[in-house]
Amino acid sequence: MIYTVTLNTALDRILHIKGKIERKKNNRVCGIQYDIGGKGTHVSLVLSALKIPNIATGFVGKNKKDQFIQLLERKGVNCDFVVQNNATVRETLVLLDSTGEGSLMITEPGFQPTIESIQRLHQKLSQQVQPGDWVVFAGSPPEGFSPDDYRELLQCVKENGGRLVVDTSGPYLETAIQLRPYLIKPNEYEFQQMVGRTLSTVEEYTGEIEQLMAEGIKYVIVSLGERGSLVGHNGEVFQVIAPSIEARNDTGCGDVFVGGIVAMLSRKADLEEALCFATALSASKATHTSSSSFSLEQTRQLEKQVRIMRRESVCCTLKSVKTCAKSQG
Ligand code: TA6
Repeated sequence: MIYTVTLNTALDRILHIKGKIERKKNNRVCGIQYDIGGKGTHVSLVLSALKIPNIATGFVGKNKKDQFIQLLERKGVNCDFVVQNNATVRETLVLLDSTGEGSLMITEPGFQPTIESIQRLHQKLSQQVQPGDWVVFAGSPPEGFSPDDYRELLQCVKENGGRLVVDTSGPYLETAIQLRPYLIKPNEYEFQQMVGRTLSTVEEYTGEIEQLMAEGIKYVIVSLGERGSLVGHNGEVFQVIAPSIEARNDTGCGDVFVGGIVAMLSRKADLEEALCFATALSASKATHTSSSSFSLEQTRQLEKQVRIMRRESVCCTLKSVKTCAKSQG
């Protein structure tokens, strides 16, 4: 079974703005969309779209729970959240204007989980996670949820023999690293923050990725937005070049990428196949204005444009360039 854990669930309100967004101006809304937010939930949406069994869990506020759960269940996601009374699902504002220069995201902090809610989630994972299950922790934990609280949940998964996938940032990512997760997927900014220095060349990233692999993390993935990703596995580092597309909303691309990787690896695909699919899926998401939509048909077409290069750590030249010629079955 695959579990996705979203500790700070969100409802995204996507505002389409007429013209270019400017300060000190009345920026007029010409359209509104609602979608799922929170990151782990996006992974579940990908898995369910591929008919891969999964359970979406984490914390959800009683207020707006129905709207939140409906959005997930309408797309076939099996939900098992800890519902907290006197709490409201936070809202994320995603502003899109006509420039196509990317979204502006404004996120509320979200409610603070009570000790009782944390214990209920811990109990859920402790009782349900079996050896070999995948457990994806994606998104930033809410205020008041400490790195120690985070560690306890991750430790519980490891003790049950679960495969830990972590997509988070700051002290939570540093906490996760100490537990040798199976797969991490920070973006370039989160990765640089974690290693504590600015990385400006692929060679510099490669060195840090190799270090983390040597410390026991099976998959070290650094997402680079529309430029693709750098991926370390089994001592090798790959540079993945994403297909060029006309992006309409970059929100959720990284989360959909994680969903694609987990979907493929959990079905025993080889890494390059998984990277081709996940990168194309993420590119497809970018062409949609919502936070979580993508097209599997468009993904199959985009896969053919994904390029994967294996980098040699010593001279860091491009040793093999592979395009994903075969489309995803
Ligand atoms: O990555 C996209 C997204 O999940 C949005 O849907 C929005 O909800 C935001 O990120 C939440 O990010 P956070 O790091 O606060 O969990």
